[in-house]
Amino acid sequence: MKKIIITGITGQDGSHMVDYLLKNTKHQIFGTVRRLSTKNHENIEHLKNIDRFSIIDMDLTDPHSIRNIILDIKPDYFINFAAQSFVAGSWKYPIQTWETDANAVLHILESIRRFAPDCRVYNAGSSEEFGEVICSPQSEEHPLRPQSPYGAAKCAARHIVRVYRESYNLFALQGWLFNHEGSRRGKDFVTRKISHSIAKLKKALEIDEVLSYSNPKPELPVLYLGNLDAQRDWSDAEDFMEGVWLMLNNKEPKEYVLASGEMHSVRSFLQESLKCIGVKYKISGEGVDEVFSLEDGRPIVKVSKEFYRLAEVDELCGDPSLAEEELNWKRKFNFKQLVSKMVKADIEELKKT
Ligand code: NAP
Ligand code: G4F
Repeated sequence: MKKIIITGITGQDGSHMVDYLLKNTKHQIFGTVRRLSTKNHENIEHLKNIDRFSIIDMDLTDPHSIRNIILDIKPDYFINFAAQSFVAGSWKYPIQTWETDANAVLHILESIRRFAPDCRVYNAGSSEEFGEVICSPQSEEHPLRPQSPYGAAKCAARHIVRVYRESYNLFALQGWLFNHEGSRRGKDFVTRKISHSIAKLKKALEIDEVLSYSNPKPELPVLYLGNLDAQRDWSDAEDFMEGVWLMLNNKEPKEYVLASGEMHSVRSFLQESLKCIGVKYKISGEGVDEVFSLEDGRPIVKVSKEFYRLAEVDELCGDPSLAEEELNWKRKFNFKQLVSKMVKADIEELKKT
């Protein structure tokens, strides 16, 4: 039985990766968590009492904790999904972002080289590394031109992964994953923020119908968003786990882009979500004054400067053709299916509360 360490299992990708590997392999899985004042184990609640899965403690900002788990377990695979992953937050916490997304990767590589040199290592790379792009779509050949402290930290990690791969002959790599989403996405990220708010709006409208004679009509929850024209290449997170596992089991440690190859705006994600609950609305104003309202005039979406970025990446659109050809990697969900899946999951979640 091989041993796999996955970091960041309370997050979206780490939790999906545990599910994927429990289903598709017979290996023993160790998932890392760090101590928080309030436990946030919602994404791994379903994994309790599974023999092949255990939870261990590790904080990326403590090199000893990284070293200890590698020394104790001597893993065959190390999948590093833990990170300060919120791009907007990386301007607020640049040092913490650098510690977790760049320096910690070096600590991981140092311990792997010393205590488990045959271990295959995956570090989570990002389309944010391409940043201010010079051509579209972006393939593995596109230069690194990050626009945020987060993107710069991921680039630093990419360089040190390559240096360790070449200097010490480690099987270490960092794929470029474009945005991938789902019902386990944190609620600060724009897709989940939208799907969750639209589910709340649906619930509010159901109550509204019961109170249809009340005058004036009650206010509805308003969703505040930033730049509605920002575009991203969005995919389903579960589709990407197989791609990562295929990269890790390739004959050589080669790095691939995983993406959909399509760009959609935040506005289209919002409109597609509104379509899922069948609500009729009108749009007025432009830019920061843009408002989505119901036909009776009650606002449901407004724009706020608070959610604009200090620098935006305008045209991230990935070219997944190399991964499709060489790894035979395929996506199952398209954009519309992803939106519908997320809104439905949030509606179901709200029914429980
Ligand atoms: P996520 O949901 O934000 O999860 C991040 C995980 O990292 C959480 O489990 C978090 O634990 C953990 N973590 C943060 N700081 C830590 C620390 N100091 N020590 C130990 N653990 C720490 O992120 P995700 O969407 O799953 O992304 C996974 C990885 O892929 C990240 O490296 C991200 O940068 C990268 N990535 C994501 C995307 C995407 O679209 N999702 C695209 C490209 C790259 P807590 O719960 O304790 O905070
Ligand atoms: O959902 P986001 O915060 O994701 P972002 O910045 O693309 O980062 C995610 O994907 C990266 C891959 O490229 C990962 F590396 C990273 O870890 C993370 O998973 O923002 C998406 C877009 C941005 O252009 C932002 O300006 O949505 C725009 N946006 C508009 N209104 C908003 C909002 N973003 C957030 N978070 N909140 C808003 O209200």
